[in-house]
Amino acid sequence: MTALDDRSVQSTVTTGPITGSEKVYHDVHDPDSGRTLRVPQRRVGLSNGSHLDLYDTSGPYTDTTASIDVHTGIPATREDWIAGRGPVDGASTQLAYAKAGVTTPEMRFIAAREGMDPEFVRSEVAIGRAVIPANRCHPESEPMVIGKNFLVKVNANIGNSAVTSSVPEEMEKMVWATRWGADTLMDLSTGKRIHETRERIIRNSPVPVGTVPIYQAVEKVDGDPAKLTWEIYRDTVIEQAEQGVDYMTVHAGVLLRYVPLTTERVTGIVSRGGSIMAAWCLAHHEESFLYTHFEELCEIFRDYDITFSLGDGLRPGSVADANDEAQFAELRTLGELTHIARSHGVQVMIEGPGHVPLHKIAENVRLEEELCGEAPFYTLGPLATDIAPGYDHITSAIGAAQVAWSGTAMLCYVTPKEHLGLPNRDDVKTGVITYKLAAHSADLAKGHPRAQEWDDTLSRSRFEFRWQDQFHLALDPDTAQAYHDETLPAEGAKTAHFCSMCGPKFCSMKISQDVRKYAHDNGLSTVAAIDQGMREKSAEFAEQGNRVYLPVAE
Ligand code: IRN
Ligand code: FE2
Repeated sequence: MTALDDRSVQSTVTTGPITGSEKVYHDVHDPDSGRTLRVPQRRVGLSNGSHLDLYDTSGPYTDTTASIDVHTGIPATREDWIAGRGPVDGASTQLAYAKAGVTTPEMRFIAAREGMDPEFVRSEVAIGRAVIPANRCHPESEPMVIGKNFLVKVNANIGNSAVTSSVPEEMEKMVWATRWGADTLMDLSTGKRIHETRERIIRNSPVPVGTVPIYQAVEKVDGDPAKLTWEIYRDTVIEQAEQGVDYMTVHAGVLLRYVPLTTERVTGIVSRGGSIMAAWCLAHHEESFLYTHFEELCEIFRDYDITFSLGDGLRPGSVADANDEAQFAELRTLGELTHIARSHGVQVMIEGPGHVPLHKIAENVRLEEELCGEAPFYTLGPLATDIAPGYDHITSAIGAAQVAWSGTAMLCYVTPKEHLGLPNRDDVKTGVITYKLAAHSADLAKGHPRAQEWDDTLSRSRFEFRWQDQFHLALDPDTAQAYHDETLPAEGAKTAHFCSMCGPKFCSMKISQDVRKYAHDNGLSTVAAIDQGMREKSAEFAEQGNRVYLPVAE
């Protein structure tokens, strides 16, 4: 661990509960080890005396009883789970355990978080349809699962660049992203202090952390891809593995013969990692070392239980290039590599596009599942159109909702700064919230048992004008309340039966409630009440001579 004497780090980290929520823990008994697992939840207390417990990714930062020292890191909860077990079939990975019929504490923890049966978690991991990114050197992370039969997850990219940002800023982005619901983080730092930034993030992150090791490897050779070697890359992977990186993007499907397929594209190769590997292949006129050394990489990944995130180095960077031969040729190679990795007991997910118009999205998921043995799909958006720089969190969330509904397991967020600059703290929050919307919309459509309950609880509070409950149940309570209070700040407005959108006379919810009251007072069902009300009105209309325009009374 690297000692950093940057005291400002501590003070920049946000702590405290989300407005209207408290952190609670559900104790889950693990019959195999006899341990009690403490599963965190965000509990929203409601004014009618009930509460709703929600999935919670925020770690100790929202726990008022936790003492946090970012210099030593958050508690290493998984440490003795890891120490207490050995390999099965030569591997100590979640995949190897699952295949051998072992239900790990991680699987039980996940089952409690998701409201699923532990045996179901195990069986999904065993067939590779779900992954649990959990490096044995990252005992601080709270176990989570990525798979199409679980809640759709959201990844937030953070990390500095050569031009901007510092360790404290990246730390705060980490805390901020997980506070608003990021399920995993990727540290994409390329600037100075890459190692230190990553160390600080991993020791303090309650969620799995991913990286793209080729970025740091290329820094080591002064930014010149042609100077890269397998050995430099391998050593970088080991350096990051030792720090506890849980999953790594590896662009091993960018083969020499695929590079010419991109020459006619509107936007060529847009993946950073993909372009580095394409440049290397062309400079050496050799097959990619990621491909030729893939089995050695598998052995390293197996030893730490790092999950492959097989990169989409040839993903489309414009809607014009979506679903072309370059993209799908690479996907076929990723399918081949998936089977190799699994044979080493290593978990795999597959990265996907990019920029794809709505009508071409479903095909991406179908092909990925077919070619890659149903490995979890992890997509970047996709952006459904290219015309809105400045709003690409939205153009991409439109695609993300669709791709998630079709079966994508994790969505890589896009912030409003996409294509324009490095996101700041506010952009990170906007990106995460926007992606939670896409993910949750898919959860609802897919019928996840916990998803509908959240909507129904919020809808009831809205209908009953329990404004505080409505704010507190929101993904972002602070913004909901601030918007409401902009026009009706008075305390009395928090119980008022209207808001400033329609005013007191035209509130549809108020009118609906009046209809119900009329029905109740007249001993009618709501339908019958509307019917009776209609008949009364139509009799009045007939009495007045069936005229739409009545003469002005004299
Ligand atoms: C996700 C799906 N497709 C790409 N991603 C993410 O993009 C990936 O996880 C990583 O965060 C980033 C890698 O970008 P390049 O190097 O492919 O541009
Ligand atoms: Fe793009």
